[in-house]
Amino acid sequence: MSFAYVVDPGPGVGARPPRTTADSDAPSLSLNGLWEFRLDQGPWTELPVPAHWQLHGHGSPAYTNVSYPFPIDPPFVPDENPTGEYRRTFQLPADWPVGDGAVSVLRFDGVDSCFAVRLNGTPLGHAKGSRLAHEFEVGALLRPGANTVEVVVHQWSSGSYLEDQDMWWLSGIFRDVTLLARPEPALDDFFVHAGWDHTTGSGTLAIETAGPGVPPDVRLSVPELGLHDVDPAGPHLIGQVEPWSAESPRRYDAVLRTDRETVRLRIGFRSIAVVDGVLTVNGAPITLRGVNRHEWHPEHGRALDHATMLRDVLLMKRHHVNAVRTSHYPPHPAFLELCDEYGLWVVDECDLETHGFEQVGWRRNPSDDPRWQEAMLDRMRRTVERDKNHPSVLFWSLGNEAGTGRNLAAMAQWCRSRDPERPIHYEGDRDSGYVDVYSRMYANHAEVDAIGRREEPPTDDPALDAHRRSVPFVLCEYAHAMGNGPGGLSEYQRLIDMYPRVAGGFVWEWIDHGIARTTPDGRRWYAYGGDFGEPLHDGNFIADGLVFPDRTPSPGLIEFAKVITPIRFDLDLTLSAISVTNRYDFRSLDHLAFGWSLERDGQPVASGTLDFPETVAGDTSTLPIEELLATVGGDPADDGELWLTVTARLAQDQPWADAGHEMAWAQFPLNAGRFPAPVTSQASTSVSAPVSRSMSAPVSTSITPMSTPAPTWPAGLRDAVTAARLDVWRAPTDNDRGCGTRSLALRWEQAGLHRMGHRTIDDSTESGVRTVRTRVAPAASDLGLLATYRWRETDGVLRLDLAVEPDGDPARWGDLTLPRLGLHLALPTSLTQVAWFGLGPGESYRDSRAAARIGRWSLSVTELQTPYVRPQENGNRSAARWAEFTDAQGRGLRVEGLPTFDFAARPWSDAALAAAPHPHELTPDGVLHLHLDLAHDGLGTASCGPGALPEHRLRPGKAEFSLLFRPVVVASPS
Ligand code: IPT
Repeated sequence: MSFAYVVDPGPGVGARPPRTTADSDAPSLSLNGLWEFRLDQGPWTELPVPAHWQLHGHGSPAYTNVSYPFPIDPPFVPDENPTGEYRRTFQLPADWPVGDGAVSVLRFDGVDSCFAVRLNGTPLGHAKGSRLAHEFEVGALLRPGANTVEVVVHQWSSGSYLEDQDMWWLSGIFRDVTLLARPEPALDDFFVHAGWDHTTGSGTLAIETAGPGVPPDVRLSVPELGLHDVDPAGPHLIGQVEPWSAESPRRYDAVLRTDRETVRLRIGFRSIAVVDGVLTVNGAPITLRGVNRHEWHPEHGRALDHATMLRDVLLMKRHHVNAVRTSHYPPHPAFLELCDEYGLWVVDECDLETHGFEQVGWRRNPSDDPRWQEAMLDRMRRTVERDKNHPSVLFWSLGNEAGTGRNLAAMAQWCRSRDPERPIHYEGDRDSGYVDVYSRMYANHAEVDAIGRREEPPTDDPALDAHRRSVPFVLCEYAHAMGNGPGGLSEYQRLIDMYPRVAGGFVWEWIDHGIARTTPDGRRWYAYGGDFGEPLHDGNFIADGLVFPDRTPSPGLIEFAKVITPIRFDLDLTLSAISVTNRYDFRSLDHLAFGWSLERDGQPVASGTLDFPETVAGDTSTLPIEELLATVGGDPADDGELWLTVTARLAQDQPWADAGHEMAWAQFPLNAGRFPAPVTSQASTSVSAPVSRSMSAPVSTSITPMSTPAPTWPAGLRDAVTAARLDVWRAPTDNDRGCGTRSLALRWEQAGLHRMGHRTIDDSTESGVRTVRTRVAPAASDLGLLATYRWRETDGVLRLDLAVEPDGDPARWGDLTLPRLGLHLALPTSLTQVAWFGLGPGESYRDSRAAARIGRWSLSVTELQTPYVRPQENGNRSAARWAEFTDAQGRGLRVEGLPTFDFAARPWSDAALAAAPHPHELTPDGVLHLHLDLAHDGLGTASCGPGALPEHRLRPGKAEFSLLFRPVVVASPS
């Protein structure tokens, strides 16, 4: 078969001009369901529509990020081009308009990557632009009774060069197919302009309905606004209206009517403006707390059902996400309807990326080749025309990583003339010449800080430089959420909150695109690049989201939610006052109920409510809490750790969460001075606060005896404790593995940190203290650490003081960091339960622990593990004051920090954790591996972006670490 159109760089032939999505009462017939299908002229079988054929046993998925999985030979594609034939016969409803002059269209909402259609044997045309809608006129061809649609879909086409979007290569009819009757004349297209004047509170409404084929008699009604059968063109000045925003997504029901057709729409009034380089909506600066969202379902790929789309929106709203960049293509139209309904700012991105040309120095990049101009303009038009009536759409984005060139400039120009009301975004235009937003991806904190201060270095062209400085800044991608991380979110948020020019950012990315698989014995796991035998692939770079493939929030999402919550608390102990700051852009805090609770050593003492006065956006309200403090805190004789927790919960149900949903919390130590280092989650919120704990102060050597009689150590357990060894390595995280050749993980490995050996220098006991001096070092290296263990037992309690220092000149370590500094213990696996007092309940690391709170927590060893799609360091609990590791009978080991320690407990070694490609390939090795750490290296986001900030780095240096160990015995019943 020869299909010349497949490699034609043009967008296709035969499709009608793009138009808005519309809820019309004209007849429609869904053609979703089972179709006949065959791949590459194999036997006919059945395939659901919408779906990807690779996820139904035909061919297999393949993942590459930047690399094209075919030679860069534009516009050509390999002869080996999987081609699917689809066929379906449907019955035309008896009342469907047919015959002379009757117009019907066959609509495809998404076909990957190129297709040709026939109805009843007559070709209708062909199209490219996988995530764009295409409609073909079929009126004259429809006949009463049975009709047959045939579609040929090609996996590769010239369009594939424009769709290199860092996702699985998956083909087929993956969005809806619908037959739509169009009355004659039809209300095919309209463009709602609904502005809001923040100085008067009034709205303006004008709906363009002009265009070929639009009937002259269109009438508009918006009953709630007193508009009845008026001319939609207006403009109508409307007294008082409530504006639309992501925080209060108010819409007004409207109807556009002709004699032949009624279209229902919901209008949101809002005005976007850039004022002095600051992004404003409805007169107020807004902050984008965003995520990049690819469409993904672990079983259905990019064929998303409505429930999944709703789930994404609800999850986002519940975690304070207020913005979505639809990376890197327009989403299913229903998703935008959900964004309008629930309230999310949207950067609607055109279906475009040509990133793979970067690998050949951008030679022959379609973005600057006139032969591709029509295809690129077509993509832009189809994006804007389809989605222009969504109040949620804030910016148009030309695409992602497509280099620079005339075609992008032409897209921007068309876009600006069609919709002057929305700013245009494109990150790849580094000088922002044809866009209205200055956008960067993965800029480090220092760069964002410089941009915030408007002090970034000038670019070559003074005019362009001046333009760039006049537009708002966004991080269209930052905080690469791959594996364990991202680290450094608090510090980014501080910059975003501090600088008006910085409108916010979008974390990369929302979801891990893992493909669900099941082991023969029924265990579920998620595949990534290479798991389908692809000759060229980018491994687990596809698993870099804030939610796991099954949409379980990852620790990264919990952290992000805490960092971006628009409600902040502060406690001023000298004034005995607590304050709440409203960081919403528009709404007051009257939808919240505030409460407090006090815990002593993690045990509840008292609780109550806080009645803050009404607090409008941007304001702070303060409440005196002398009484509260007088009754519960401040007693100098109190020998417990007193923590005040303040919460904000939804006072009423919201469309996206029930009353009671926790919106914000903060914790404050009330007697901090009495405790050596009550490490709080807030410790990481300041860029400058040094939180390095590698040089902890010496601690007193006394052991407080327990009031109960001295416990007896089970022999095995005591030996396991005293066999504790210094450990400095961790199973590298994706961020440790980085994306270059100088990754931390590689440098740790080259230094031999994963294969340290131990040499005892001496082992002596004096006045009850056993001192073991060791040198810890890898083969073939002269780098080493001196570790001195001092053990003393008093009344059955073992105390360890560990001192570590680099052997020889510390400069020999250069700028190498240590993955961790702590102890490894091998304990019996009968210890399956863990209870602790410290930060929890989730995992935390020094640059990702805003979301961890001080309390008493209890989890099983299994529950301590975080199942990253590719196994890696995980499950660390920070700042434990004590932790107990116990068996089913409640017996085991208690560890106490002097003052605190981090821990992780897992049934496999770090070496096994690092080696396993997927979680289901990890097998318990018969030992409970307990890590007790003084510190970890930060997480950073070097899998794509900057590493950990200097203050979160763990450098080899002198360190001291003290712990107490006691057996936990079960009191015999008396
Ligand atoms: C950036 C891409 O825009 C995005 O699609 C994704 O691939 C991300 O990286 C990494 O996961 S481009 C990057 C090479 C700067």
